[in-house]
Amino acid sequence: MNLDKFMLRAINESKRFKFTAKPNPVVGAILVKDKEIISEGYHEFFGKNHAEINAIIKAKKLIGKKFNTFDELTLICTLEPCCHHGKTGPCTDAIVESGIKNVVIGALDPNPKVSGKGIKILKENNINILHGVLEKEVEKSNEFFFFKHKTKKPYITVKIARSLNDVSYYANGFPAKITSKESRNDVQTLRANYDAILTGGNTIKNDNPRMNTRVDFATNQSKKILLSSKKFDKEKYKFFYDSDIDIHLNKNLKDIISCYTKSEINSILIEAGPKLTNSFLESGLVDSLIIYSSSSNINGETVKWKISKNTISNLGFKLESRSDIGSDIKEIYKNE
Ligand code: AOF
Ligand code: ZN
Repeated sequence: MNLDKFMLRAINESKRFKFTAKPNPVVGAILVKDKEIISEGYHEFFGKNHAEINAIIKAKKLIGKKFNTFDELTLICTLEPCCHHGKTGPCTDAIVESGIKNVVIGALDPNPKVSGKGIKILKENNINILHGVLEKEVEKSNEFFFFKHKTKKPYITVKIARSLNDVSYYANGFPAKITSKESRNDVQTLRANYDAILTGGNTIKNDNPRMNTRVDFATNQSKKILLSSKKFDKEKYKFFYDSDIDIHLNKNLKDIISCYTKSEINSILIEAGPKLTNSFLESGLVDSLIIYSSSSNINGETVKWKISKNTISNLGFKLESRSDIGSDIKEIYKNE
């Protein structure tokens, strides 16, 4: 049987649910008899059925038609089946109960609640296991999930938007559109890719941003994280219109970020003003930096970023890509 072919299909199809499964990983499961796919299941929605469960439910409807008993089938799943009681029951229980006898796994689940224990339970129930099939591809399909569990820290990206003359915002609170519509739309998609968006009290006061994700595809909203000890009128500031908000009064960035090690949050996008952004860049906690630079100047009473190319490279960031976006330039830097 060409296992790579089925595994690749499971990986690719699982990615369709990246935005509705988040902050959970994307997972695919395919049940195969000889060379034929009997059913496929995906983890489509956060909090809902896991991939293996969807595949088993669909296959049950085909008993007596395409196969007679589950021991005729091989389960191919991208991630090690879970064995914990989370928002749903353990996939290992469902697999054992179904009578499946052969399971092929892409990567071990790095989540300490599962890691290796899922496989152990399956083996104890006399199920044959083959694992490590397209492991790297599975890891790549869940980059932030694997990063968080390996490093014990969410993946952190800082985004900044600046004018040609380095302006961040008007000092008088006048709302300024620094970059083009294309860049601003790109930021919406960027937000959809992260589990949380982090900002500071100054940005809330100066820009009154909603900081939610407005895109033309289905996505779970990111959690919002606010670092501020200021008191806000929650009617006046749009940031507070959504409910999933963590507020940290603490000023120690490492402590704040370490709060998320054991949470479901695998990635954080920082969209803040120069002061907080610089503190993060200097903290060593940031993994990548995205800069949108417009091609025109902004004049008047303004606040500047003061993040020079030198600062960026001195902090260990290397330019990974540079592209045009509308009338702006987008640069992505990675901290290796
Ligand atoms: C699987 N199959 O399709 C997924 C798995 O809160 P829960 O119950 O949804 O559990 C989420 C955790 O389960 C997640 O962090 C990861 O370890 C695993 N995801 N496991 O067997 C799936 N999505
Ligand atoms: Zn599961």
